[in-house]
Amino acid sequence: MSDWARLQEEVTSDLQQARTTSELEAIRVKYLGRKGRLTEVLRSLAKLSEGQRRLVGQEANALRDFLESALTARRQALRQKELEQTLKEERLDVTLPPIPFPLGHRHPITQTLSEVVEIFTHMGFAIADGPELETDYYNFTALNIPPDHPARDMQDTFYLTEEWLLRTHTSPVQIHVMERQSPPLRIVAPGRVFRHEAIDASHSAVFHQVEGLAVDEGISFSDLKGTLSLFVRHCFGPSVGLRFRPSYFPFTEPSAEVDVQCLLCQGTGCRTCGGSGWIEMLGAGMVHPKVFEAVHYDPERYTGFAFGLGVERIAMLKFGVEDMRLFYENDVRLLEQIPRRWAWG
Ligand code: 2NL
Repeated sequence: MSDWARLQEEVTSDLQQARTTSELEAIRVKYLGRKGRLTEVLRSLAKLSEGQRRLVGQEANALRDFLESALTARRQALRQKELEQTLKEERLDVTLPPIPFPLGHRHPITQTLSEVVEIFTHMGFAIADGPELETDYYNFTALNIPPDHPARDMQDTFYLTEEWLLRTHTSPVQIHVMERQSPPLRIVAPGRVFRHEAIDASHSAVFHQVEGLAVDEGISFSDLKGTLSLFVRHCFGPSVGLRFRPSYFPFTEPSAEVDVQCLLCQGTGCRTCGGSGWIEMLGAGMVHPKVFEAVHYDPERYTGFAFGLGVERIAMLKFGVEDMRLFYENDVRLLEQIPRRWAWG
C-alpha cells in the first residue's frame, strides 16, 4: 500500500512541476507510455493470482484514471497559458502594407506570339501546329517551290538528309491540315522555324513565325486586305498607317507585302526603318493553284489567301529593341524592362 501512496505522490508532484505541454507529455510517457511505470504494473497483473490481481488491479486502474484526468486538466490549463503567451508574443499588425516581391513574366517573344495568334483566333481562325522536322516535299515541293529555287540551297536550309530538313517556315503545317481537312478552312500556324543564316542584329538561325490560311468558295483579295488591315490595327493601334505593295512568292499569286508606318519615328524616317518611314511587316497573297493541286483541292472551285509574319520583327518594333540577339541572351536587365502584359496561353 505504501508503494501505491508513494507512486501517487510522485505522480502528483510531477504534474505540479510540469510547466509546458511537452513536459506534460513526457510525464504521460513516463507512466502510461509503452514502457511506462503504470503500464508495466498493469501488464504484470496477468502473472498474479486472481485474488492479488483484483486487489492490485483496482489500485492500478484507480491510479491510471486519476493520472489521465489530472493530465487532461493540467493539459488544458497549460494550453490556455501557452496560447495566451503566443498571442502576446506574436501579435500581428494586419494594417501593415504587404512586402512587395518581384513577379516574373513570359518571354517577350512568347508574349508577342500569343498576342498575334489571339488577334486571329478572335477573328475565327483555329490554331494548327506540326513538327519542326519536315520533308523536302512538305517544306518546298507542295508549296510550288521548284527544285532549283535558292530557298532550297544548303546555304539557307538545315538539311538532316537529302529528304529531311528543319522547316524554314510553318507552311508545311498548313499543307498537312489541307491534306486532312476539306474547305472551308481558317487556320493560323505559329511556331519555331530554322534558316541556315549568318546571325546579326536582324537575323537569327532560329526564329518564330505565324502563318495564316483561309480557304473557301469565293475568297477574294479584299478578304485578305480586310483581315490583314484589322490585324495591323489591333496589333499596332487604330491610327497606324499601312500599305499593300506588289511582291512575289512561289506559293501565292498575286502576292503582296504589307508595310506598317514606323512606330519609332512615326513615319518620318529613322535607323530602324532605314529612313523610309515604313517597315515591312507581312508577306501575303492568294494561294497558288499549284498548292491546291498538291493537296487535291479543286482550284476551279476554291480560292484562298495566306500570309506569313516574323514574330521577332514585331517584338522588336513593339518593344523598341534594335538588336534581335537581345531576345535570345535572356539578360534580366532587358527582360525586366519589358512589361508584363495579359495574353492567352
Ligand atoms: C513572309 C511570307 C508568306 C505564305 C507565307 C502560304 C502557305 C500556304 C500556301 C500559300 Cl500553305 N502561302 N504562306 C504566303 C505568303 C507569304 O510569308 O514574308 N513571311 C515571313
